Amino acid sequence: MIKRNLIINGVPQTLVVDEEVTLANVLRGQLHMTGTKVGCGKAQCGACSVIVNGKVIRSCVMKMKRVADEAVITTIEGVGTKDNLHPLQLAWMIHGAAQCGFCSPGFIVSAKQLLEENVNPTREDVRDWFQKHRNACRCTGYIPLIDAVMEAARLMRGEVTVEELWCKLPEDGRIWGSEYIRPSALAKVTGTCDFGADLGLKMPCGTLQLKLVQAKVSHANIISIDTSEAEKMPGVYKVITHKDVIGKNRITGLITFPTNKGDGWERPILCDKKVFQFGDAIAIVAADTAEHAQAAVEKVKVELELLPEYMSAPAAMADDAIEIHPGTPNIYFETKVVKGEDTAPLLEAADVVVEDDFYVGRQPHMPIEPDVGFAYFNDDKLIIHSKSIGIHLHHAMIAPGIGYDPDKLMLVQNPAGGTFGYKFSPTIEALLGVAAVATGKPVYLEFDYYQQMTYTGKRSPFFMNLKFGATKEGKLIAMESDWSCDHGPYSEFGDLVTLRGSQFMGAGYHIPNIRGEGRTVCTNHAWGSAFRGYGSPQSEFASEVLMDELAEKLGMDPFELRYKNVYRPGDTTPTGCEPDVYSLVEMMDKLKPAYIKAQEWAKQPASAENKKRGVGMSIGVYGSGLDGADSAEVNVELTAKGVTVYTSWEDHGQGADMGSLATAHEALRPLGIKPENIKLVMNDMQTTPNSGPAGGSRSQVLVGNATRVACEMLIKEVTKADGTFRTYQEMVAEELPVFFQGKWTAPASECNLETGQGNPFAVYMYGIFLSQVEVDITTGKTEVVKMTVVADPGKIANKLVVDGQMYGGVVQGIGLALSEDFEDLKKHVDLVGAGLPYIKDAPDNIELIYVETYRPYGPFGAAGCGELPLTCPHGSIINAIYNACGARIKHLPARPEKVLAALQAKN
Ligand code: MCN
Ligand code: FES
Ligand code: FES
Repeated sequence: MIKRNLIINGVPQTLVVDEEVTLANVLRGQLHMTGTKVGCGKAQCGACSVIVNGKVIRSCVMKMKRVADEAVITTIEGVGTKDNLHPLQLAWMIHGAAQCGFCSPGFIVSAKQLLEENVNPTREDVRDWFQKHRNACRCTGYIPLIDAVMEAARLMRGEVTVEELWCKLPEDGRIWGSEYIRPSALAKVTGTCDFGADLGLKMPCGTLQLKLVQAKVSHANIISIDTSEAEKMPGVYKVITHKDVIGKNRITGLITFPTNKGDGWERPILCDKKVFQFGDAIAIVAADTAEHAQAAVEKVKVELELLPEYMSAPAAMADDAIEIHPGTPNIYFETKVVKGEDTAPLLEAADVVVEDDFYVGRQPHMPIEPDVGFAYFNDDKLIIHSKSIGIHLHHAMIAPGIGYDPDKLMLVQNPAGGTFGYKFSPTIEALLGVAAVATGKPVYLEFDYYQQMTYTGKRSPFFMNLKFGATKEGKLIAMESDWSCDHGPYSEFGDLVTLRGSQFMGAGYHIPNIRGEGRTVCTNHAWGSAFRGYGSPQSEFASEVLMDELAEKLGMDPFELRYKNVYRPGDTTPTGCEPDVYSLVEMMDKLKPAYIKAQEWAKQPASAENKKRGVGMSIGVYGSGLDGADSAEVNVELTAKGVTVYTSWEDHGQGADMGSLATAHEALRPLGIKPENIKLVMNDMQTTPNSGPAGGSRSQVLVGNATRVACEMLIKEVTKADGTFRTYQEMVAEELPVFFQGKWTAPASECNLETGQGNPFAVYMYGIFLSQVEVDITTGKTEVVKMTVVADPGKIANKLVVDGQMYGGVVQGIGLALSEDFEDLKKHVDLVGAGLPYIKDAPDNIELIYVETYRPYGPFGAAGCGELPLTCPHGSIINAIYNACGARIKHLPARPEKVLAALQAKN
């Protein structure tokens, strides 16, 4: 132990610390200054940034022995407070720069030092600074962050006032469609928003700290698990294995379709008979401290019989492959598309035919906050807190496995530092439940970033073959498709994501005749969990790159080819139904000037001699909702102060708070209630009804409609005969109800699995992506210089939120196109290794153009928007690479060596 005199946020403090412990641990663990966050824990994300003696440092790797005595330290708590915000904190709110907000304290602290050194930076200075200090954000695409720093600098220089910047509402105070600041922004920018690990630190003494024993192989039979030595380790309370689980020890995948050959009960909570993938949980050590638990983890002995590892769909489909789940074939689900006439003779007779193979891989989600949660008992109720984006859904998936009375099991969502869909699947919840039941104590579990990467699900890779037939004028007449979805070892939602191939290959275009077949394959690589776009980024990548190949064969401009084929009134989607609106033609018209400009840009010399410029485009379409008659419930209550909204619109960071507030405020406008008098109670099964999961970009439409319905019920009830409204006091005096349960069900029908035909989504969102790239032909490295996105998310509920969704999503598309992967279990296990885009990998030039087509089934005309920006931006980048240098990449990501190899093959 060492003694340190430190000046923290201006306050001199004397601390006794372990010299080997990090500054982040001392700030958070000893001082409970939880504004400083820990993401990667290995100097790759900057979430833990603090200023020490005038330098920005990453406190997660700064050991206390390196922190000098008398060091002057500034953390987010010292930058500004709720009542005395720093210009950076203000600007962060005004620019919607805090989405999940987990990175915000680190960025703001880092930027504070930048502005202290240079109060007049250029945008490039800001980018260089964040790059140098490794400040990473997964939500915002970085542009709003740069905007915020530039704004803060202007504020500090006195060139603008807060009043000038603050969101201006129309005279009637309407917030729908405005840039109203999301309710959670203030806590996020001041570091007072408690995420899971912050709440965990504040749990009562005696809370057991959990650590996992995980599989280090991908496929094996378990011969024995010996915990005897681990049990004897200091501080250990219990080592929990499958034998301690009183329930079924399985997470049920809630099989969606009856033709699925699996039963959905194959995912163990704690492995019993087999290991199915690297990272599987075999045992949990519960101890008094995390260090003691981790030390005991190393002492658990697991004897295994190794089995062949099937690390991709083709490997698991081979004739000699054994069944990964004995009794269930590795190909456990098949689906077909049958639209229009038989395609074989049509393709035979077509003027032009193109065909190619495509692969979109195991993109990792890489939220900056790793998975975390805790569980405790409230009398006989078991309460589990986590990052769940589907609290009611996960309740149904984990209750039988834990073996706890479902009526007494409650899930709560903590503020989440981004999920991007990985939390559509249960991760930590069942482990926490099992540990709490086995020990009878409150328990806490946080993943380190390695566990985040190796335990949680990933995007499901699609191996695709696609064929188009067209007339010589460029009208599509037929499509044939074949795809295999590698879903890893666990089936949950594997059938559904496979169905997305039927629904979205060729989406956006009227293709009268389609034949296709897709299958879900069980493998031993990472299990497939939802990832933003869910099957559309795979499916549309194939059709959007093949559209460019078709244009080339026809000798036609890719824009013109698309323009000819996009949905027009009367046209149908690949599932044979009419889309909700026909806005793609208008959207293409809006894009045209940017397209022409981009082509002129491409003709100019590139920024260096060894670089070539190119332009590419793609179309992205996705549904807002889950298939068929998806529904949501929201409750509202009239109170003495206004209205309380009870909703389970889970927040990944996308802005569920803002969506709920804007929708309720809009619905309640007749009553003239101010936004500050609408109280949100969110995401706690004890008080909030089943609004469904925050996946499939469904919430604004589904939960928004349920909110609207509940508010309309309230308005109806308070309306007097003369059209005026009763007050709360009058309602109570008249003994009238003040609590209303709203429900909305989408008018849609599921697809037939034999034909892929149906009307699965009542509302769609549409996007067009235009990328301008420079490819270095000596290294194969691609730089995206500019992107233009035309988006139709319907009527916009909140402009800041939607802009932020767009920027963030397309930068994830840049990652998907160029760098991100989770294939190599040694290399792709941290942010850098797995290819996370940092600020200099993203362009500072993303132009957003909106076409807000009113949606008949959206609340106040809104569609969704969360997944739209990741439907197919990568397709436009890949098409632009080909346009630049002739390298056609069909297997993502287009890392430099792959582009170089394609160039060499061409030459
Ligand atoms: N919105 C709006 N106007 C519209 C449509 C939507 O203002 N016309 C707003 C909504 O109020 C909401 C946001 O945009 O705040 C997204 O709405 P919606 O498309 O309905 O999606 P959900 O709320 O259901 O959010 C889920 C969606 C998905 S599926 C993933 S994955 C995702 C995403 O949103 N993960 C995210 N966006 C994310 N953003 C962040 N920062 N972090 C994630 O993990
Ligand atoms: Fe410290 Fe990521 S850099 S937590
Ligand atoms: Fe930056 Fe979520 S706002 S990681």
